[in-house]
Formats: sequence, structure tokens, C-alpha cells
Amino acid sequence: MNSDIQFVLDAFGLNPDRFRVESLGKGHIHATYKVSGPQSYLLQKFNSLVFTRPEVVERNIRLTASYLKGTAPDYYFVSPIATMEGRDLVYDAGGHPWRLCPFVDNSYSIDEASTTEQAYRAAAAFGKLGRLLEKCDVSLFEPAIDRFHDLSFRFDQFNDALRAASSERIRQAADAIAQARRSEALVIRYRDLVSRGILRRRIFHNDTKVNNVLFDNNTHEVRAVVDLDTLMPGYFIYDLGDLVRTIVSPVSEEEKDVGRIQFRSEFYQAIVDGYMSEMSSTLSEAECGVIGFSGQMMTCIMALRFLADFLRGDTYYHTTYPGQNLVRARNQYRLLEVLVEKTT
Ligand code: GN1
Ligand code: MG
Repeated sequence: MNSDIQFVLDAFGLNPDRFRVESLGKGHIHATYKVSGPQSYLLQKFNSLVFTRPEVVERNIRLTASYLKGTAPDYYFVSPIATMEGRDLVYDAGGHPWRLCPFVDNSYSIDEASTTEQAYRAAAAFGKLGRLLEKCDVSLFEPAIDRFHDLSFRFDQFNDALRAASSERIRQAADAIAQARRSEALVIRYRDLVSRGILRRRIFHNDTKVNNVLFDNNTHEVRAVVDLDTLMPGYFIYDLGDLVRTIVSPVSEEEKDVGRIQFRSEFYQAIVDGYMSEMSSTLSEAECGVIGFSGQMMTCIMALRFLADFLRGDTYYHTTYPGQNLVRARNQYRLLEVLVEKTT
């Protein structure tokens, strides 16, 4: 166990000698560890380049936890654990913030949904959180990341990255860049929806990848929704859209063979049905009219973000091989084509 981890465990009141620490290498953003001992915990070292204001993240999660405690006391929300001094974050010697939460035992996550039941349950779980937070006061929250799912902003960022990119990267990504330009119509539609005030702002999860729900080992029902960093004001299309993006195809955003990307209509139906089983009563008729657009919009945003990161030289998403962000961008553009065809 390294000295930073020892120091951090100590600050949370855990005796480092009584715990074992193993790295869980999944997310793109933070360094995540499982801490096992008399009880198990999830320990994370914040990526402060991505979350430049970690206190805002923790405050948003705290606000949500206390709101839910008052309004839905039976709801299982994975709240952060406070330090001995009552803080949510511990700063190590290098100034990096760490946080701790309970490890949800007897549970598993999936990177790809293989049954429509998984799809329905994951979608219903995020829908439930959205419904429970429907009346939560958005003005109390600050964005964890500014304009995180603002498609218009992400398109501008892509154009900035393109202007600053090396000619070599531009050459390699020529096909994806052409696709980015072709998908500008979605950006225009997004701007129009926002400017006409059709979508209501409220608190959403904002990272509803299917691997951010934990299923129970025995019942296979959803135990908890995790990865709460981006709980912040947004629109329902962000949550529904990311569910569609990560579930509708049998392969994930990491798949290199775009020929394997498919639209599984029964999964699409399960996602929409699951999400709506919780959210339909909270959405206006106009909002229900953009259900089909939501998956397209979120797939477009991820394609742009992966592509922009490739053009910038891979500074944001964790990569394990050269060109991985371009692979992801191409994958997302193929998925976008499929979605535009099937959900327009
Ligand atoms: C990141 O934390 P993680 O890996 O679940 C990203 C999401 C993307 C996702 C794509 C803060 O999520 O927006 O949808 O990767 N989170 C941040 O896999 O940028
Ligand atoms: Mg995650």
C-alpha cells in the first residue's frame, strides 16, 4: 500500500494495517481502489484535471443525499463517507483529493447488456433517480463540469481542437472529422430545443452508462446507481440518451469492429419502457416528443468528445493503446448512423 493511501485511510479513521487495497481499473477518469477488511470500501483519487472543483462535486452529492433522506428515506443512495473531521475529501501530500464510499457487496456491473431485462432494469433505475429528484431545487447545485452535455458547446470544442491539431492527427481522423461535420444538423436541433425552452432543467445523473448500475448477485435486480460525480442540473435527454447509447448495441464504445454495432429494437423498447415506467408522469408532451432524439444527441456528443480528445493528443480520457480515442469516435459515429436511421 503506498504512503498516500495509508495517509488517506487514516484520515477516514481506517487503520491501514487492517485493510487490503486493490486497484479497480475501469472508469475513464479517476483512479479507483477497493479497500477490503472488516468492511469494504471504494476509494477514489480524484482526477483534478477533469473535475477542477472537487468540492462542488462532493457538495452536489451531499445535497442529493440529504434531499433523498428527507423525501425518500428508503431509497438506497451510496453516500460518501466523511473523514474524522467531517469532511468529504482528503488531500494527499501532492494536493490530490481522495474520497471514500461504501463498497456495495454482492453486486456486479456489466459493460454490455445481454438481456432486455437488464436494459429495462438499468433504465428504470436511472428513471427512478430522476423521478425522485424531480422537485429538488436546481438552484442549490453548481455544475460539476461546465456545459458538460451541451452539444452546441461540445461541437465548438471539437472545432477548436481541429484548428489546433497536428496535420498527422487530422489526416488519421479524416473520416471521423467528415462525420462530425455531417452531424451538425443534430447540433442545430439541440440548440433549437434549448432556445425554445422545451426541456425542463432538473437534477439528473448525467453518466447513465450501463456499467454505472450495480445489480444484485442473487436477484439480479438493481441495488444501486453509482458514479455520482455528475449529479447536477440537466435535461432528461442526457440520461435517457446515454442509456440508449450504451445499451442498444450488443458491443460497447470500445469495439473496434464497427460491423458489430447494431440496433437491437427490443432493447431500445426495453430502455424506453423502463425509463418511462418511472419518468413518464414528470415529462411534458413536448419532452416526450424528443425521446428518439435523446440517444442520437448523446451519441453525437460522445463521438465529438472522443474525436476532440484524439485531435488534442489524448489528454482527457484514459487510453491503453495509441489511437484508442479515434476508435471510440468511429464506433460512436457508426452507432449514430444506426440510431438516426432507426429512431428518427
Ligand atoms: C466518462 O467516469 P466514466 O468513465 O463513467 C465520462 C462520461 C462519458 C464516459 C464514456 C466526467 O465516464 O461523460 O460518457 O466516460 N465522464 C466524464 O465512457 O467526462
Ligand atoms: Mg463510470
